[in-house]
Amino acid sequence: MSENFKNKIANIRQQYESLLQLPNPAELYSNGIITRFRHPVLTPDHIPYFWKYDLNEKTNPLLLERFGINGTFNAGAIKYEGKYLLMVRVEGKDRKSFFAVAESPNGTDQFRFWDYPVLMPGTPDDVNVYDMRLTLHEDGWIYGVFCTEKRDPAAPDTDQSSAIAQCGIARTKDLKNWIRLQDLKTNSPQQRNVVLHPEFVNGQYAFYTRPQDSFIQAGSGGGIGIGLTSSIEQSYIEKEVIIDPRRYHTISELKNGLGPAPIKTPAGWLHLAHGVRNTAAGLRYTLYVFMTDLNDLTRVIHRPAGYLIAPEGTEYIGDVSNVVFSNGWIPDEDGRILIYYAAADSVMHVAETSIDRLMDYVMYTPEDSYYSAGQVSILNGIINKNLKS
Ligand code: M1P
Repeated sequence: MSENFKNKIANIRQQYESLLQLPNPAELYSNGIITRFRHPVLTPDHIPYFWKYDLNEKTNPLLLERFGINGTFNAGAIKYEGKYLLMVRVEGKDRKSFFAVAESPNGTDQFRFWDYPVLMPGTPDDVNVYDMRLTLHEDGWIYGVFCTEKRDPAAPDTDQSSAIAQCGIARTKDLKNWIRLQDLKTNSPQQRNVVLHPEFVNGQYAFYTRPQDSFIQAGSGGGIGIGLTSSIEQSYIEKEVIIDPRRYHTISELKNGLGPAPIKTPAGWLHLAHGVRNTAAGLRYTLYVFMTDLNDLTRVIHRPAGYLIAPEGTEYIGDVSNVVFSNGWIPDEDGRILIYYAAADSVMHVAETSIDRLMDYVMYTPEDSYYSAGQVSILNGIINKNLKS
């Protein structure tokens, strides 16, 4: 190999390594609930250079990128053997997504991709796979539940956009070797944002669903649902119960979907979800939190008004502006919770909170009265208390 070529590779490697060592300090401002961090934890620049380049001078004398990456976003998350792992949706410049694991020693920086992406056993129908939720289930397996997408076979040739989304299921013990199970069957035409609950419910597996009429529109789907299946290998949900419906003039009036698997707390199951509303500038995705009853998963017991996280500053910049999306969080042993959220369908960020803060937020933040006058009356209650004390 020529000296010149060697130097060029050394340069690329050095840029990549310095990015991975870039410290990511917590922002000074916090609203008391979450603290953001200065930099995204993953961007396309975090993709190993040996994925992008052919490093052989004979076959790539000009050292051109041979495999382009467009985005690193919508990551599932899990703490595994003391490391913080993100199951990242990596999207090529060819628009196909695949999964790859990035690992960090502390959860907030130094995320490094494993040498190879996940080799997920496919079905002939999978044109695209994305947005994996990871669940360590009490049956001992780690499950990856994700969206599978194919072209709508009923669409005419003139329509090359209509698609069908369904839920793929795979399981593993080490996040490297995956066993693909049968896709989830429900009575809904399409599904996205499906999440496996970590515990058995009446001896059955419980899935949170998001029934939808078509690829984009939830339509008669109604909201976030839950359903049971006795078999995980041949999963079939006969009946979905909507637990968190869409509602007029809220952050989730158009659609919503569950994020990661819920976290069990002494007061209830803590959920993170995304809500979508329409604006003149297109769809706006924000993240919100709610809590369900420990013994009745269909019963929402706390739902603070509005969103917890909405895009800010550079988070608006990317392929799909005005979108934050989360399908991964990690509760640490010391009570810290790391919320991994994607911005603009392009990069991954992290925000820190704790179990105490989130429980306080979800239980004591006023709920939505669903009317302007009702909200003013809630606000006046807070002001009165402050000014009179
Ligand atoms: O573009 C925003 C998100 O849109 C979809 O989410 P939902 O099904 O709730 O509309 C998904 O395609 C998701 O990947 C994407 O981030």
